[in-house]
Amino acid sequence: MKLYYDPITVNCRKVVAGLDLIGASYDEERLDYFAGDHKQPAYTAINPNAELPALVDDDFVLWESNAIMVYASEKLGNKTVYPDDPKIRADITRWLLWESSKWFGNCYTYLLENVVKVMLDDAPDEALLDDHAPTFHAQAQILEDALAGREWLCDDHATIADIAVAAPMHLHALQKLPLDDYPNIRAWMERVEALPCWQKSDPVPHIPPEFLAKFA
Ligand SMILES: N[C@@H](CCC(=O)N[C@@H](CS)C(=O)NCC(=O)O)C(=O)O
Repeated sequence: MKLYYDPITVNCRKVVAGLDLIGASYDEERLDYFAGDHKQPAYTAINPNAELPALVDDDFVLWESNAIMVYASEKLGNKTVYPDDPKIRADITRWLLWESSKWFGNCYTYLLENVVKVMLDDAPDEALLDDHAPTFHAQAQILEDALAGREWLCDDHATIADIAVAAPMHLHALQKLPLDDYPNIRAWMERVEALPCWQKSDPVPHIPPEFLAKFA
């Protein structure tokens, strides 16, 4: 399998951490997101969405980060991080879909305003963030309630659902995600952040120093 990715992006970090949790090995093709490599024909021939990441396994081309984690889990037969109990698997599917359809875009607003814009010497749009806050809080409360009384989202240990849902929050301090009212999310995120796969996929060492300096 070959993974096309840039380790600094949310969905690439998700897949790098996820493949590690799954125990999948793969070849790497690094692209430069900020240079726009993902918009070049050589890559859009693989992923016509011009989005990272993508996985190629012989003649099988797969894009969508959550699909990549499901495929790798199935291929390796890892039933710990992707259990085959129907209810747990459906619960994982639910959170993968929720992350992709709601949570990613929700948290991405903070990433764009408070991280990407700052890196590019632009100012966060505080009015936009204020307008967006009710959407964030409505969805964060759903995650907060789901984590009540449990350590992990879908099982008694980390599954690919935890990696998927944590990924959009991966730079939560820099993103300035308003997490004060969500103790369950904060405690769960600390557990995710203690996972070796999460620590090894830290995007910060891959961020150019001139961008990081903007947050000093
Ligand atoms: N649903 C897709 C989303 C992929 C996505 O949006 N990737 C971002 C990086 S995290 C990207 O490449 N965006 C293209 C761009 O910003 O031009 C997935 O989960 O793979």
